[in-house]
Amino acid sequence: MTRKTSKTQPTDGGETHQTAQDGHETMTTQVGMPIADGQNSLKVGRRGPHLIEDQIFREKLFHFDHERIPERVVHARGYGAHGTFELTQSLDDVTRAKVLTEVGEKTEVFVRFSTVAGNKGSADLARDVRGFAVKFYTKEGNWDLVGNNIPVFFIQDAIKFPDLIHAAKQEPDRAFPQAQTAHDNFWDFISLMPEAMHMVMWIMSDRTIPRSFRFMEGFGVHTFRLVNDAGKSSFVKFHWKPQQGMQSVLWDEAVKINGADPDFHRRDLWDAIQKGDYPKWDLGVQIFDEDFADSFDFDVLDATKLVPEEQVPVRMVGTLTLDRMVDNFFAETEQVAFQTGNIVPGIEHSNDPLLQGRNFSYLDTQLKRLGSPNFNHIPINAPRCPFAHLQQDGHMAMHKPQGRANYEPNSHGEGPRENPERGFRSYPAEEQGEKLRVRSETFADHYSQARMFYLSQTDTEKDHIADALIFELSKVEAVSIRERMVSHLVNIDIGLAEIVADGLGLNEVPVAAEPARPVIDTDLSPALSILANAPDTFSGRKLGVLVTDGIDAKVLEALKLAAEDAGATVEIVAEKVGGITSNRGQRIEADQKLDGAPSVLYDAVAVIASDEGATRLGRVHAARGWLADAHAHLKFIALSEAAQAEFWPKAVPDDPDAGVFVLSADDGAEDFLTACARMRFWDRGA
Ligand code: HDD
Repeated sequence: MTRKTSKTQPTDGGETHQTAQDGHETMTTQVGMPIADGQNSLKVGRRGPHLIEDQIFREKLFHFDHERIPERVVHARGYGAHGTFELTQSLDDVTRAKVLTEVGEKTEVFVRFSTVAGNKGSADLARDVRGFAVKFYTKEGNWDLVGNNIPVFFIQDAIKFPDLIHAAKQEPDRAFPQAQTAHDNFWDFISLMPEAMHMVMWIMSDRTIPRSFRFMEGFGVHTFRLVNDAGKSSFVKFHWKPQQGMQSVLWDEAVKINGADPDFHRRDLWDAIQKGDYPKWDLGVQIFDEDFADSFDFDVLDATKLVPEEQVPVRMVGTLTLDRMVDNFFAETEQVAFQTGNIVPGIEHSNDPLLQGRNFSYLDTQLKRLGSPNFNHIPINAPRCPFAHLQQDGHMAMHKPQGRANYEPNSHGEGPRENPERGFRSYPAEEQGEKLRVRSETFADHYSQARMFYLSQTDTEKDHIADALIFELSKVEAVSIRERMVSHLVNIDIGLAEIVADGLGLNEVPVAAEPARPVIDTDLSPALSILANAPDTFSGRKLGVLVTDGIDAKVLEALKLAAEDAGATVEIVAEKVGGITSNRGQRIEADQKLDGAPSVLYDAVAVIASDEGATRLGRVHAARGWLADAHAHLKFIALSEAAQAEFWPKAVPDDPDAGVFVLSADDGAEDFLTACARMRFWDRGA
């Protein structure tokens, strides 16, 4: 179906006439009847009642009334893009999956990023886990790696998932808060689930406020099984490492970005892909065999645990590139149906009880959401390789199977048959035991990896974790819940427990929660820190430049050139979106109006002002806030001389520090951009 709309022009009499002759297609009903007037419904006379016989009106409203489908019960808000996965290193030693063995092969992919707790219309910078779901359209069927930007999960058994999500989403009696865990129900449940403590450290860290989908890692979370041609089995953990580097925002920025641009992450991905700055992630694998798995202090089937990269290095095997936005959000991003059950020969599930439960839930939920067992007929879900099966009929069947035999075996010589050579064969893992409703005792250590994660962070990141816990628990009304939560922190790190207890105004640090297993001091894992692994480039980042009338355009030009060389995008911000006039009468257009583009939307900022302009900015509240926030958010700042002399003192009480650069037409821009690669001037916060 094409989407070009016919232009119509109202005439004096309120009627319209169609102008299909000016090159547009003729608008029709769903069944192809041409429409002469799409502006007015059919009435008795000019001012009379509507006629029910108006089939054009009824069809249009009928369809409109049914436009919405149920949003995803979790991960409702998401954004997707198309791309390719190119394998650079064969894994044929451990798997027979073609997608992981044919070097140079480019496999089409669709990726959907999401937040978990908020509804479809919630804001992008909620403090929340991000979904990172990848559908590989491989030669051997679709493989869905339905992961998150955090390598562990809250719970160990899928039977607890509905409780977790009920507790995290808005409370049922009041229907708030939206898209946040800062409320009683969440922390009540979590503090009664010691197994969640490792995940708590991750969600309270900067991982849950990423600067962009482009700047975050992804993880398959579970241990999966790989099986090679000889039938040998290995375990694997999947990782996505962003070539752009990791980066997060500060909490105060997140709060303000949600107001200024609730679509911040969507817009960022859209802008990057539209301008050809395609985000890339390397696929990494950690491979180990069952015997090696037995040597860990934890159980690899427990999704609340990770395998430290320092213990099993991540082997990079290919690159994912996102290079095309969807044509239509609903048709593709909304209707895409990911399933952990979608695996291909050579890649298998492990016995992780969370994964086993997911395999039921994802298939089941699509029937509710997409309304038919034929959801794989929708183009975004359909495999790109040939497929042949005898499943038939049902709501909205789009295939037109040929022939007489719709069963097998048959003697008509028709239809598909199994292929023992190419087909999926389950690894013959030996299983035995009683039928039990239990949790393995090997899952009982709930604190050691939480401690490892916390202690592996830089001091700044540790402060952020403490701040986040204090913020969230301060929103909890029941003191007993706050105390119970801090009693778990005592097992993770007493220093952290003391800071949080103090931040909450508790009289004393509560007694430690009784651990099911003694806490082990493990080696630290520096790979878990964002800041210790920060990128050394400003490429793909955004510089906001506030300008005024009367500036020397050469200063701006020099800055733009340096930013372009650094691979950054520049946005010009001015008091009026129409732009400014330079001292030589040159017109410079603005991309944004000042109060619609606060400095939280940028990674670094500059103010280029004339003498008069700088004085004026000092009197404008939005301008003072723009600079003051950039300073408070530890951004690198560049100023024209006048901006530094006249504007800075009006906006910022402190003297300019080493994170502030002065710009002239031939100096300052390059040094500023070099510094920007460090993202923030952390010394200012110290
Ligand atoms: Fe889930 C969606 C990731 C545990 C049940 N999940 C969903 C999406 C992602 C994840 C990224 C969005 C997919 C999309 O973009 O359409 N989920 C995870 C990860 C988990 C996890 C990494 C733990 C390792 N999920 C999990 C459990 C269950 C579910 C334990 C239930 C037993 N998840 C669902 C679901 C969703 C879903 C209800 C909602 C919409 C959908 O599946 O298609 O079935």
